[in-house]
Amino acid sequence: MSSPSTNNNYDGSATENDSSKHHSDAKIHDISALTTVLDPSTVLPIRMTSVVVKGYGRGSKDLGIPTANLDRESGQFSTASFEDLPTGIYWGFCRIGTDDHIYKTACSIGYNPYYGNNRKTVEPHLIADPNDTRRHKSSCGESLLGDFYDQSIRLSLVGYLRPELPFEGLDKLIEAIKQDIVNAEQFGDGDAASIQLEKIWVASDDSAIISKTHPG
Ligand code: RBF
Ligand code: MG
Repeated sequence: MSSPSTNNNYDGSATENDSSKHHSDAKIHDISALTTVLDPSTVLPIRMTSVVVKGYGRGSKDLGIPTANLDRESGQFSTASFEDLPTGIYWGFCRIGTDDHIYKTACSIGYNPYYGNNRKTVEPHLIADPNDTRRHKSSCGESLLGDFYDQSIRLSLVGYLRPELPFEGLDKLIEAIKQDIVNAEQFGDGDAASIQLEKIWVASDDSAIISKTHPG
C-alpha cells in the first residue's frame, strides 16, 4: 500500500503533492488548496452511510466507469465530519439498498482535479463479480450496474490507493481508474481480519458513526 504523499499535514497546512509534480504545471497550480489535511491512514477504515444522488453525470458518459455519488447532507461518516474525509482514491466494500450483495469498490473522494470541481464528492465505482453479465469483458472488469439513484448506500473504505491527480488527458484518467479497479479487486480478496470486519459492517445495519461513549 502506498503511503499518502506530502499534501497531508497534521498542523492544518497543505503542501504540494509529490506525485502531481509529474504532471503539467498548468493544471496543478491550485491543487494544494483543495487537498485534505488529514492523513488517510489515521482514519481508515472510513465507514459511510448515505443515499445515492446524481453527480456531475460524467462517470458513465465521459469515462464508461459509472460511480454512485453519496449525498453529503443525509450522509453519516466515521470521520468527525464530511470535511474531514481525506481526499484520495481508496478500495473497500459497498452495499446498495436492501440487496445483500457486497460489491468491491474503488472509490474517489475529492474534487476530481482533472475536471476541477468546486464541490467535494464521494463516488465509489461498484465492481461486479467476474461472472456478472454487467461486468465489462476487459482486463479490468469495470461494471455498468445502473444508477442506483435514491437508494441507500453503505460503504467502508479499507485502504488508500493514491492521491487524486489532474491527469493530462481523459485516456490517462481512465487508464488510472482501471488500474485502481484492478487493485481494489485484488486487495478486496484479502482475508485479513480487518477486511472481514468491514465486510461484516457493510452487511449489517449498524451506524457508521463511532460511538464516543464507552461502558463504565
Ligand atoms: N478524477 C480525477 O480528476 N482524478 C483522479 O485521479 C481520479 N481518480 C479516480 C479513481 C476512481 C477509482 C474513481 C471511481 C474516480 C476517480 N476520479 C478521478 C473521478 C472521476 O473523474 C469521476 O468519477 C467522474 O468524473 C464522474 O464523476
Ligand atoms: Mg457518479
